[in-house]
Amino acid sequence: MKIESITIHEVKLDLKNFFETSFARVTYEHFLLLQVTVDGVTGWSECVASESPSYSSETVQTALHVLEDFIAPIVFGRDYAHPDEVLPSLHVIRGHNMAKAAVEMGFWEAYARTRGESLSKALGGTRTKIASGVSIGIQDSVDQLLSKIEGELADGYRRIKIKIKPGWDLDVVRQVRERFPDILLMVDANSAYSLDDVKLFQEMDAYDLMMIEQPLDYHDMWDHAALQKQIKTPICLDESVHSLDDARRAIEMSATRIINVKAGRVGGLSSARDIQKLAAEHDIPVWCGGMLESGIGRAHNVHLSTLPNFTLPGDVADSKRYFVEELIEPTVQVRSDGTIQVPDGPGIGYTVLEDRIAKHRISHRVLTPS
Ligand code: OSB
Ligand code: MG
Repeated sequence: MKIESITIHEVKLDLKNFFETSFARVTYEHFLLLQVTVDGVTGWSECVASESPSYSSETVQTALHVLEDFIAPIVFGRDYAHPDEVLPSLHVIRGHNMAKAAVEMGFWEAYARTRGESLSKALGGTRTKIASGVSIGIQDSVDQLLSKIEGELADGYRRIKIKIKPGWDLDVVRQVRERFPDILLMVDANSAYSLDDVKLFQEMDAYDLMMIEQPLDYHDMWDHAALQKQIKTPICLDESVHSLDDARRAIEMSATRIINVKAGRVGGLSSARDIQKLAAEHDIPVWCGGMLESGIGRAHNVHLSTLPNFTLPGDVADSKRYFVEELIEPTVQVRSDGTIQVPDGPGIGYTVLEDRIAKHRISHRVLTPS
């Protein structure tokens, strides 16, 4: 199978509400959409690199540069027998997993379409519906947070994640727990703390959290292992796991008891699939993370979440929580029981609205073999 062209759409979409993490407050998303044409069949994907290097070191501009100048020349020269070969073919490029994943995921979608299968089936998925949770950003007041949580529970979500940062942590968690004693609750710190904060996390043990996501440094495993020894609540790594080998190391050193899997962060769907399998062999459950994706990336996440070890509700939520305008039809919908039905049509199984993409596009380029 040969990649014949890669079309890159650079897009900006306004969010309905601001989203605040420990590192930034955003009101729009700036990202890339790819069309990867493989032997005449086109697959769509979304590159989850952000405008600024705050979640990871990649950005929209680094992704454009690396896609154009390094990834495209390599993939155009190959004849692939399977999508699993795409990421290994790029091993001479250090890092830039989000840029690599964008091509790999577009290839996977084209591959599934060629076979007339859903992406879930092509990946080896075993679920026809997935459990959905929500990630709620830092708010301007605790009252605002409590009313947001109330709304999400009313919409059917079965797991609530709240973002924390120094100054918006223990007291907020205490108030949420007092108001909602029985919900599945977790926190995500996006690397805002250090081992100086062990006492804070020990105090969090009192609130029956499902897990604490990425409390410490964005590349760290060692300190996370030290923290895990001193607290009862499971640690879940997000930022620190970039590959199957990273997942193995984190598990071997007991730095993580749960893993947030994001295909973009780990170089694509093959790597995400391998990580969930390795984790299963060590009784480590995983769940699918989110990067405020548009419908295209969201659809990929829906299919990825059907793999067997995605046993916890993920951050794959209803399209309506995110952008003023969505790029797919139908939109991703969460039902009143908190689940999403997985489409069984070919590939992602949603229709991409190309006119809508053109409307929000700020650049457009087509890469072909030279
Ligand atoms: O850490 O999981 C994260 C969004 C952007 C960057 C990082 C993260 C997030 C989320 C939102 O938590 C998940 C979503 O609803 O897409
Ligand atoms: Mg996270």
